[in-house]
Amino acid sequence: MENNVVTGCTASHIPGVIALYNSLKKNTDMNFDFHVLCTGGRPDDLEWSDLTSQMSGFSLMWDVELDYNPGGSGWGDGTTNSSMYNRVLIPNTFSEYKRSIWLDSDTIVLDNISRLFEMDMESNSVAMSLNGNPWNREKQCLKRDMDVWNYDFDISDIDSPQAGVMMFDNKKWLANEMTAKFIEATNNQNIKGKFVVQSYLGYILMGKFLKLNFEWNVDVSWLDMAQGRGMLGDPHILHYIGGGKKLPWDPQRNNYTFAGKDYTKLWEEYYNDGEII
Ligand SMILES: [Mn+2]
Repeated sequence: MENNVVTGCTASHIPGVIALYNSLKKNTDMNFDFHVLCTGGRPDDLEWSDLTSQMSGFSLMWDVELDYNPGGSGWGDGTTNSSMYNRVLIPNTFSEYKRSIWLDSDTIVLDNISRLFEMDMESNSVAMSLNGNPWNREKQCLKRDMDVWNYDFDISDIDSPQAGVMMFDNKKWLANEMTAKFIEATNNQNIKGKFVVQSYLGYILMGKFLKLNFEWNVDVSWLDMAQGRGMLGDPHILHYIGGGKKLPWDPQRNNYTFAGKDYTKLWEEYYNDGEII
């Protein structure tokens, strides 16, 4: 295959990977390879068995991680999680592919994402949607992404990306040395990212990324509001944003009902398609 789709997880997010994979099988042409970057433990650990023994059609990879994975106040300061950051290494890890799409393990795909592989990326090394939602400009800007900003230039109107859905032009990313720039940014004492990987990506890109329409990365919490305002068409990718505090597969900790619609049910349909357990 010329292109691939990549997700990643710790063992706690394996159900997310299963639902995501089932949604890809159902709604896309599967004209790409599929890889999972696994963080923590080893392939023969029991906790990974749902992925290692019961599913086929994709490849698992361990030990793809950066040396330094800083926390940020937006995710509970001090929390470091290398599985947040390893998406930055996708072009290095998969340099044989022309393009790689990263999807968070808390997303499900509702449309044929192979369309993205045909998209003109112009001179950009990466494509992402804007952060926040379609109607709140402040949430789309880099200033909100920074806990510390010790430079005197204004970033209050610089576009900030949402890192849950990314498409890399792998060659261009490597030629522009973006991974090295990213590592430098995480060690730069003059800044501190609030929303971990996404904030440092915003800093190294400074607004220079191909902006995907919001339909490619729809937070279920604002979907209905955006459509109510006439600012959103049918979602291509749904994103169950909520981190470890809200998980669609944990009945104690999910609350994805918005505008009277239970988005957990939709997620469960995709999860159960795999008939795991
Ligand atoms: Mn996410």
